[in-house]
Amino acid sequence: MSRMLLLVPTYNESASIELLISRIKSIRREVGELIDGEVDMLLIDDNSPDGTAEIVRGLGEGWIEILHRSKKGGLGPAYVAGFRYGIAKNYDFIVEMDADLSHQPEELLEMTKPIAEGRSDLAIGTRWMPGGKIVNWPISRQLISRAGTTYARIVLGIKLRDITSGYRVFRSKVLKSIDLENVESKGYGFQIEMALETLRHGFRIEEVPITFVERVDGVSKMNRAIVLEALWKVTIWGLQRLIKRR
Ligand SMILES: Nc1nc2c(ncn2[C@@H]2O[C@H](COP(=O)(O)OP(=O)(O)O)[C@@H](O)[C@H]2O)c(=O)[nH]1
Ligand SMILES: [Mg+2]
Repeated sequence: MSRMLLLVPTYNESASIELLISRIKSIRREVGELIDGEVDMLLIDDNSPDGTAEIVRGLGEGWIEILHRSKKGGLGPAYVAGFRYGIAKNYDFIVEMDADLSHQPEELLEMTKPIAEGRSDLAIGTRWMPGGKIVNWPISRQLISRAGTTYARIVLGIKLRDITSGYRVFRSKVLKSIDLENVESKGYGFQIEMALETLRHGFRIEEVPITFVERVDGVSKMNRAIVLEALWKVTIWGLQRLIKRR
């Protein structure tokens, strides 16, 4: 018997959250059978002014809890709070999934296989590999994502093909090993930092192809500061790596 916790961070996702939850509901049993246990969800809401958390509370689904945070603090800190919750409640597997329907709940089964079958400690949903796809992203955004991943691969010396992807299944022991206190990135840098830490502790990562669908409703919280933070952090981590090798 093992338990999985799906973490869904939200800031103003009232337009998509109900459909997301109904789609998760449809796949819960199948994923539960694969892991021989149960799948719960934690909404991590940064006091969304559009009432995202109230909508979820109103749905009254017994398998969903809500973690209320007082103000918008970035994706990284929201996930760190969720990781702590999942560890404290003894979940075996912890999942990261966006709330805007960019990550398909139906793909969670394939994402979970490497973990459930014992091949891997972290599964990353990857857009840039055979079988992976991006729907509705302008060329400009595809270029930013690809250039970012290529830069990080070279500077950090890691072979991942989609290092900023936010669709992930962690074995909890990975998160217990990482010093979450020191994970400081807020945006895309957060996903890179978590992948780096996972590898640094000797854990195995497997990439699974996913179809990423750009949001139809609501607005992206990505901004220039988040991209710059990631660039800056990767550069610093790369320099630290160079110094260590000397
Ligand atoms: N709790 C919380 N969630 C956030 C924050 N910023 C982004 N998110 C959520 O993180 C997920 C990905 O954000 P999104 O804006 O779609 O980023 P994009 O896909 O890169 O454009 C969504 O579910 C957002 O609601 C934040 O500051 N706090
Ligand atoms: Mg999005």
